[in-house]
Amino acid sequence: QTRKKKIGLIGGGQIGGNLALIAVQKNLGDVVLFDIPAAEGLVKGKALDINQLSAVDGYDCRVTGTTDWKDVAGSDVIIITAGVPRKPGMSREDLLDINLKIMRDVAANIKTHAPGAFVINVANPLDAMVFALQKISELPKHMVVGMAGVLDTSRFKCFVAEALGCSIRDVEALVLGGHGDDMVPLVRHTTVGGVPLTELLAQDKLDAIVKRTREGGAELVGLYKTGSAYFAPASSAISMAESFLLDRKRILPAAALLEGQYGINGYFFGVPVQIGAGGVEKILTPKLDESEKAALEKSFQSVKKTVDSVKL
Ligand code: A3D
Repeated sequence: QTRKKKIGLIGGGQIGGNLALIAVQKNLGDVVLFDIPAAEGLVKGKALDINQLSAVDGYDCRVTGTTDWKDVAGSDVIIITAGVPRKPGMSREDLLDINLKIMRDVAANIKTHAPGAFVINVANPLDAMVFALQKISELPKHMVVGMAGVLDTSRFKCFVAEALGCSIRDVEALVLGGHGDDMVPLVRHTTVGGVPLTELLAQDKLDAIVKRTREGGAELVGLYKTGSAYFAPASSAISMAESFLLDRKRILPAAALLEGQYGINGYFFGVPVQIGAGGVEKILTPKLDESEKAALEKSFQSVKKTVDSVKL
């Protein structure tokens, strides 16, 4: 006899609402959609709307909208999207002060109400927010991750599939490093149906895909104008939650606490990790050539600069 899983979503905005919908559609568990009192109507409305959709489509999981942290207690997984998104012209780092204030509140409440949860942070600047989350909540390092790599990798895969006119399902790729403009799409490691991508596309095309991937977030901000991407980020975070809840042991790129990998110690940074019932069960470190190492170091220096400016 297994009980239904519980998924706590902190932040009921654009990504939060989509997380709730996808979690229910995948029957992952009952969802608690939490936001601040000013957004009480928003989360209660989204919960009611999704519960009514469940009747049409026959889903068994329920969504509860709340502004009370007590309702989040006992969550198996928590996904944090509480925070302000970018507007055109802003960098993710511009969000640091305002989102850090929110993270202090959220992390302290997770520590009090749901210290046993596997927590996935989505709020930006990603690598600094997940660092603050783990320090403040004092949750074990293997129970805290940041979502960025799955999204960045899926953007990269999308552009590759478009360029080749092939199914995106056959593109295997990996984007390493921080969630910023100097993230590291590993072109040399990318395959399409088992064939190296470097044999299929000319260098100028590959360079253009890398550039578009790195600026993928800004491209969406430029189109939406009032905020940032939300469908693909929601799906990406759900794939991580699902791997934990179902003990899938998928290898997914995510920001995990590094302790010596690639010479990095004490920072969250994007690497391939195995996510299963034990949380982050393994960290993988693919071998890099000199130019890839240099690119990763550049990305790390950007992350380090932001993280070192975080005052907890
Ligand atoms: P938005 O639609 O504004 O939703 C954010 C929600 O957080 C709002 O409903 C707020 O009321 C709520 N909130 C604010 N303070 C608190 C608090 N203390 N406790 C609980 N909830 C609170 O934004 P969004 O959903 O579009 O984006 C959310 C975050 O995700 C932003 O920081 C984005 O920059 C970030 N984001 C990250 C990625 C990554 O790949 C890492 C991609 C896209 C967006």
